[in-house]
Amino acid sequence: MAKRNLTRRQNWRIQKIQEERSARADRRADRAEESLLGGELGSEQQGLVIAHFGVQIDVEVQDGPERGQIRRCHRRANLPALVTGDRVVWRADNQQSGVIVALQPRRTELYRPDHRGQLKPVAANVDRLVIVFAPLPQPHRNLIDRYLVAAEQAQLEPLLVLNKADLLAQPEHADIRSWLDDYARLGYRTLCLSADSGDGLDKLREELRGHVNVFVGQSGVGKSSLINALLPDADLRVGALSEMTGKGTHTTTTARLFHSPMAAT
Ligand SMILES: Nc1nc2c(ncn2[C@@H]2O[C@H](COP(=O)(O)OP(=O)(O)OP(=O)(O)O)[C@@H](O)[C@H]2O)c(=O)[nH]1
Ligand SMILES: [Mg+2]
Repeated sequence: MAKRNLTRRQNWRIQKIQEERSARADRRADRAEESLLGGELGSEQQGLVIAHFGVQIDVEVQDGPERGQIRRCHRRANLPALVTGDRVVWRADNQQSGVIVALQPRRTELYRPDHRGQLKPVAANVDRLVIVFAPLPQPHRNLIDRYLVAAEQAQLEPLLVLNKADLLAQPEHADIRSWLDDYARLGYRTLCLSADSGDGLDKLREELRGHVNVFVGQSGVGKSSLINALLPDADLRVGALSEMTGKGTHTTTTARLFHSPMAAT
């Protein structure tokens, strides 16, 4: 099809009409939502996105008498996609749920490519990327390096964690320990530990304190096991490695935000 040459004025008009249309659609969506909820929305409040399940988003109340409670919300159609860690403004309805009406600016954003290779945000306002690997499933240096690049790009401090240290005693896994030493020599923070035996967990707890941390790594390296070991109330599902392939089975499929308990004094 031949490309039409539009004047600047024509382009301006087209853009203006599109903006008006989109504003009208947003107003319509808001009106539909208000009428659905009987127009009885509470006042605007601060919230923190804790988890995301399709269109439903769990928001932790940040102030008032319900502070710390979780409200299941949906979001206004004109908002961008929200991710775990987002700070939002929300309004309660009269059914223990609510509507997210605004997104606060993000301090940091962590992205990952979707199945079409397009970058999608996965977490916001995080400051530490905990990159977990293990002797099993077989680790890949290029994957660890990609996480390091992602950390650098998002300006998050990386922490490299070698989990399942109990397996290093087996001769076929012994050399993985030297990977961690290589990264330490490059100046990265590193930890060698075991969610199973509990060895090294205190050091991890110390490293995490005072930061908003996100755990990443291949399926089956023990991210959920580590979080369960640190926060017994988290009660996350742990999946065995596949007997056929020795790989993880993608047990955890959503990002969730947990608060660490304050240091005991
Ligand atoms: N030997 C040993 N096994 C461990 C350790 N930590 C976790 N595992 C085992 O590793 C397997 C996978 O653990 P998960 O915690 O489900 O791993 P994950 O990283 O959350 O996996 P996805 O949710 O699939 O991404 C389970 O069989 C755990 O019991 C450890 O320190 N030592
Ligand atoms: Mg998991």
